[in-house]
Amino acid sequence: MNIVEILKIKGREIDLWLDKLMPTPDQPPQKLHEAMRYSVFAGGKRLRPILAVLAYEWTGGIKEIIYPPACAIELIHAYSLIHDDLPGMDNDDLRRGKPTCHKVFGEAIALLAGDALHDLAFELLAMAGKTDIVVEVAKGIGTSGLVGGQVDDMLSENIKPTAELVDNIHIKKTAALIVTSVKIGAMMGEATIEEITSISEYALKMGLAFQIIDDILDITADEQHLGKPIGSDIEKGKATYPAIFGLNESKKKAGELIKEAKLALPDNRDNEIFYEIADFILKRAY
Ligand code: GRG
Repeated sequence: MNIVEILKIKGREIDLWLDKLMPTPDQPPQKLHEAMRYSVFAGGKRLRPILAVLAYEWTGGIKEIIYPPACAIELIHAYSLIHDDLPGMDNDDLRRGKPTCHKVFGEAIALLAGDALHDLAFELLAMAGKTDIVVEVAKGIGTSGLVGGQVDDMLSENIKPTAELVDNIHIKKTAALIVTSVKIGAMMGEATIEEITSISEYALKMGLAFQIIDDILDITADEQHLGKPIGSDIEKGKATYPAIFGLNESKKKAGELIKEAKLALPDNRDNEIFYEIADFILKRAY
């Protein structure tokens, strides 16, 4: 089976769990539940929860207990996208080729759907019974992670970006949640400190490459593929890798990071699936 097929199967498994763990649209408040489900089931790749499950399995874990915390990460990802698309932030009309949550449900419901996804995520994390993973996620998405990166990103619009600034934004806004995903998977599997350190290093490098490739695709992809208008980063004056280094150099840097990511994993483990995911992410740029 190739990596695309493996990711599809793993993604479907995540979808089944998400469906089971989320409130149904017939439960009140229906509008809120509809909006939450609309965004969660809009066709994401499920990369982050898949990484959490794989990191757990990498440590030898075989139980289903990993799925609720892994799904919690996807709910957080969905919340961040809903809020990111709001008029007060990026003001986007399309996401994954579909109208954004606020375009369908209105701003207030979209805002609250994001909040409720965040809340449900922490309920699922807490129910896993390990305080350390709750703390880990809170840190990964707080002021020194996702939210902090989003603020830095907004404040850097239309100023001349430096490599240091872009790295800082990309690491916090994108890589931090990817690191958090593998970290909680490994922690759920009772990994050693050394294992957690090396898989986190893998995810950091791969997560940075992932965002660089996202920057590249904003220029090179076609609209149908990207699911939103191309060139929106340039239009918004965003701090991106291509804005500093140009397309070719950005692709080269992504390639170097993917190599470094793979090297971060220990020799005495079966890392094949993580190598394949890293290569798959790089291939999206070409
Ligand atoms: C509002 C707190 C808050 C944070 C927003 C997620 C985000 C931060 C901004 C969205 C824009 C952006 C470029 C985010 C970087 C992360 C990223 C590349 C998201 C898209 O992730 P994929 O490709 O999406 O995994 P799918 O659609 O597959 O789920």
